[in-house]
Order: sequence, then C-alpha cells, then structure tokens
Amino acid sequence: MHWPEEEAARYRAAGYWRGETFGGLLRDLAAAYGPRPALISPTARWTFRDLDERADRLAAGLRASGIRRGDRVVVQLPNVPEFHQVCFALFRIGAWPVFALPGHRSAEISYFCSFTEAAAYICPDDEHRAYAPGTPAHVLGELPETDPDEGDPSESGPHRPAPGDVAFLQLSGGSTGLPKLIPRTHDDYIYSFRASAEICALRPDSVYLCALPAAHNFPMSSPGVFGALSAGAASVLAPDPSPGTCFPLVERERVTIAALVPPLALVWLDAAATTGHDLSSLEVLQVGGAKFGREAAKRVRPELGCTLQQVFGMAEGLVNYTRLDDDEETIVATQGRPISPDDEIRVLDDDGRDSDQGHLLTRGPYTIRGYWRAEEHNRTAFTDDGFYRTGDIVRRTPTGHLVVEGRAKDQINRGGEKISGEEVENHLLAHPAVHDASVVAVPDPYLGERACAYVICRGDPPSGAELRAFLRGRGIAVFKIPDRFEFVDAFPQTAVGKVSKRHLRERT
Ligand code: OOB
Repeated sequence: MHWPEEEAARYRAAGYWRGETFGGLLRDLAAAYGPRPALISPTARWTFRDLDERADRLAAGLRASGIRRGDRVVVQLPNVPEFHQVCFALFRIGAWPVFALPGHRSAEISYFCSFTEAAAYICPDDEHRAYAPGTPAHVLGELPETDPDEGDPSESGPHRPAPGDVAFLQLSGGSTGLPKLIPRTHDDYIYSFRASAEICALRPDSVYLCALPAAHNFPMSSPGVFGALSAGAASVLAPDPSPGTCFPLVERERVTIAALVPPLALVWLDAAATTGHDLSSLEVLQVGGAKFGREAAKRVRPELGCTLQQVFGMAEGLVNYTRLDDDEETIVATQGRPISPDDEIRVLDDDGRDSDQGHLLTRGPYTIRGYWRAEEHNRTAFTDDGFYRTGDIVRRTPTGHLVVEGRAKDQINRGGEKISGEEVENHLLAHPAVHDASVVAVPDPYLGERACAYVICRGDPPSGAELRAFLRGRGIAVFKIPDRFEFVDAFPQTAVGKVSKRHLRERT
C-alpha cells in the first residue's frame, strides 16, 4: 500500500514530503495567522486560532469517548466549519476520517462503517443515525468538546501520528461492485495541497469559496480549503452551490477563487448575465471533476471577468491544472498538466505501447500505490511497478498538457458525480423481476452524462418508476438512481461473450 523506501527517500530529498503532520501544520498556521479568518459560513467566522483550539477541544472529547489512533471514523457533514474541526481533531488523534458524501444514504454509510470497522459515525442530524445502527454516532451540534488535558498525547510521545502514516480514507469514484477506499498520508496530501496553493497563487488575502461538498478531494485539496489554510487564506463554506446562495457570499466576502463542476459553471455563467451582485473580486474560476467543453470554457473570461482554470484530478492522487498564465487556447482546450515535476505520466494504446493518445497511467509523490484492504483489485488497478491505471483516455499535447478524450472504466460521470455501473447493477439484480442489468452512460447536454439502465426481465417488466422506487428503498444515494430505464431482450456481446457496454452506449 505504501511507496517503496527508495522512492519515499527521493520525494523527501526533493522537498515534497517535509515530515509534517496535519496536527502540527494547523498549530504552525495558528501561530502565523492566529487572528485572521480561516473559515467563514453564512452564520460563523472562525479564525485560525479558533480552529486550532476547537480542534484540540474536540480531539479531547473524542478521545474521552474512546477514539484512538488508527481508529476509523466515518464523517458525513455538510459544508460547515465543524467539518474541518472534525478533520483536524481526528488528525490530531491519529484516527482516520472516512469521507462520506452528503448524498450517501444507508447503503453506502452502513457499508463504510462495517468495512472499515468504524469506531464512530459523525453525522449531520439524528435521522442519519439509522444509517449505521451498530456504530456509535456523534451528531453535529452535539459534538463532544472538552478541555484538552495537560500534555496532550497527540502532540508528543509514541502515540503521535507520524508524517508517513495514513491520515484519512478518501472514497474512489468507483467502477466496481463496492466503492474502494483510498489511504492518503499526511506527507503526501500536505504536499499536494501546498503545491496546489502555489499553482493557484493563493496568498493570505485570497478568499476561497467552497461550494462543492467539502469532503470531496477537489474542494478539499485542489487547492481547496486545506490549500487555502496552508496559504493563510480564508475559506467561505457555502451551504449549496447555487448562484442564489453563492453570489451574495462572493460579494460579501470578496471571494477571489471558486471551484465548480461543469454543470454548475454553466448555471453560474447564465446567472451572472443578469445578477445584481458584484462578482468583480473573482480572479479565478476552477472547473473540474468532469470534462468542461471548449465552447463553455470560452465563455468564462468574457462573461465572468476572471481566469478559468481547468482541473482534472482524482482522489487516488494525480491532479492536473491549467496554469493561470497559460495562453487562452490551452486554458479552454486542455485539462491541464500535473502538479509535480515528479508526477510520472504514461499514455498507452490498447496494446500497451507508449502513445500520444490512450490509457492514462500515473505514479508520483501523492498518488497511492494501492487501495485499502483491496489486494485483489490492486493487482489489476496498479501495474507491477506501481503505476495507477486511471481508467481515463487522454491525449497528451507537446506541452505536456492532457486532454481527456474518454474513459475505459465502468463508470458514469454525472456532472462530476461518479457512479459505478456494477454497483447499481448489483442493486437492480436484487429485484425479483430483473434477470440481468447493465448501467451505462448516455450523453446529456447539461450534465455531460446521465445513467441509463438496460434491463432484461423475467416475465412482465416492472415500470421504470417501480425500479426507481425499489432502488430508493435499497437506500442508495439518489444521484446513483438511473435517469432512464430501457427494457430489452438481450445485451450486445463482445467477441469473448461479455456484455458490450460500448455497444449499449451506442444504442442511445
Ligand atoms: C475528481 O476526483 P474523483 O475521484 O471524484 O474522480 C476522478 C475522475 C477522473 O479519473 C476522471 O475520470 C474524472 O473524474 N475527471 C475528469 C476531470 N476531472 C475529473 N474528467 C474530465 N475532465 C476533468 N477536468 O473528480 C477530482 C479530484 C481532484 C480535483 C478535481 C477533480
């Protein structure tokens, strides 16, 4: 799961891994920027010192409730300052947050809790407790804060988390039956967001708007709230990403940089045309998580008056950015180039030969070498020499920028929300009338892609509405419920007799 020592030594020598932990980093930031604003929401303003102290108080309370170094804690919270307080409290204990998304429901949460043998579930309200019946829950608003003990065990002694330790488990977008968990270390993650903050030219008077779910890798670390903190900058946490909520926040807090997925960027562009709010503080709009089309990309500078930055990243590690000083054609037509000079990029054709266009593989100082507790899957998801097979099809330009051309993995990218075809198929197969199911992406002008389920039934087919209700009853996240159902007698097959998802996609 970890990097070979030789490579780790190289990443340390290059100054990427600096031997820091999240707990120590926040302590240093509080010393440097104490009274400056760190986290702002419509109803709260926390300084760096507030965040540092509140993380200590929560760490003490959670420790008193029995949470220890190495324990897993499933965290599912909305965009509130307490989300980051929880993160840093757990980081200080050395317990690992497992970052669930706000849209996850009982099917996902109960799986995360059981698979990780979670010691606790930190959730937004009492109703969520039912998602994880066997796991002790802590509810937002009643988090256990107490005075930290003298000689806080997180800051000294053998129980202190080490820089090479896993800091948390992030979720993979998923292309298999069950989501995979991504172990990120203090060293590797801190490097990724510090370098990102530099690429995005963050400075103490920058203001980052976190409008996407804070637990996702993009608004967390690209550069996200962590990157903003590391630069001494403030982050504004928006309860939802709509222009109605965000534009007043941009105006009030003089936001300089915001991150969106493509469908939201389109909504913002349309709303900006008629808004009465002053958006002139915006310097950079980051768009990523799914492909942002060239025509839409071209609108950003003239219509929002700011620089577009395309972001092509993955929770497994590698993140690419267009640079702020790239020429306009590169900004609108590519998905950027890697953060690090030591991000190794391989582009292979179907026969495994190096090529300008094909399968993207990567290895580097902040890309994992294996999923957590997934040995069998790791054998195919990684090469023997440690490259991660991203499942993305890209073209590499002479300048080293990547253009995302498609995908080889079994996933639907619904406007940035990732859906594993196989995961939804397994739920559909639990329905007594479903003989077989195949869930594929279909193009959509607004979301980029939507999910379509092709279903072979036993006897009379149920209606789409009935299957939708069935899936809802299974407790899966609403964004995973297919937008369309097509009932068929058979699936097209590949030469070796597998279901040909490519042919199914072409049918629509
Ligand atoms: C981000 O992370 P994930 O883990 O939710 O999804 C990763 C996948 C990529 O493998 C790729 O298939 C797709 O999302 N993707 C893009 C893209 N950005 C991500 N496809 C086309 N164009 C883009 N700009 O989505 C993520 C993580 C960190 C930063 C930004 C996005």
